[in-house]
Amino acid sequence: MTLYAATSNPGKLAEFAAAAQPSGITVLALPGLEAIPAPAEDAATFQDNADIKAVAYSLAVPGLLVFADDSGLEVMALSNQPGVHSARYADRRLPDGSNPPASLSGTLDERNNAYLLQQMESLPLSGSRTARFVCHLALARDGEILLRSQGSVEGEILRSPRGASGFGYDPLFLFPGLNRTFAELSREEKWRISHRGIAFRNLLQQCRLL
Ligand code: ITT
Repeated sequence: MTLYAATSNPGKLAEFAAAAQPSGITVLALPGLEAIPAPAEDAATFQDNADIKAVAYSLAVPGLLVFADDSGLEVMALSNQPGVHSARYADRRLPDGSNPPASLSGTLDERNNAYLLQQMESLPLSGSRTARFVCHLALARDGEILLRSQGSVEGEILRSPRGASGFGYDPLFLFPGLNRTFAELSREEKWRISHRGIAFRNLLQQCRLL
């Protein structure tokens, strides 16, 4: 069986492709993804956004099994922000119409991490820095959702980044059980405990029933 990953995020794709290998299920990048108009991910929940992506991209490649991932970071003390806005947190127009400070520089991941730390500066020093990575997956064919799965993992947001692996918020996300950030873990170590690993293993199990 071959599943096509509808993601433009190279970090996600690398994790899926490596993880699927032992299962006998092949994961490939969706062919021609860049040329397919990206659907608006404007739903309020991860699951609805994963559905939107899976439906839209599967319609563009008739007959293929296409899965999409919508994921992100929820920081409890920030009322679960950045949440569904995780990918563009630092560049997002704020509810009052203003933009976040233009002083942030670097890659999108670096700006997102810096902006998250800025947002957390105003929290009480002794307050909780608990956060959760969440991943929702949807698998579709010809615009019809066939399977869904989800996973989450809890950790803490550090005051400065640590580690060079992974992507996104990994350098700020401390996994207390190992006392290391996700960016200090190998891909395999991260996969064993991560939100995406949990959700994808569940999706692969369900694929056997198709
Ligand atoms: P696609 O929609 O093309 O899959 P995307 O990066 O825009 O790519 P999302 O809308 O699901 O994907 O946003 C997910 C963001 O959440 C991602 O860009 C990271 O900033 C963050 N994120 C999700 N999973 C993560 C992980 O395992 N490690 C670090 N950050 C993660």
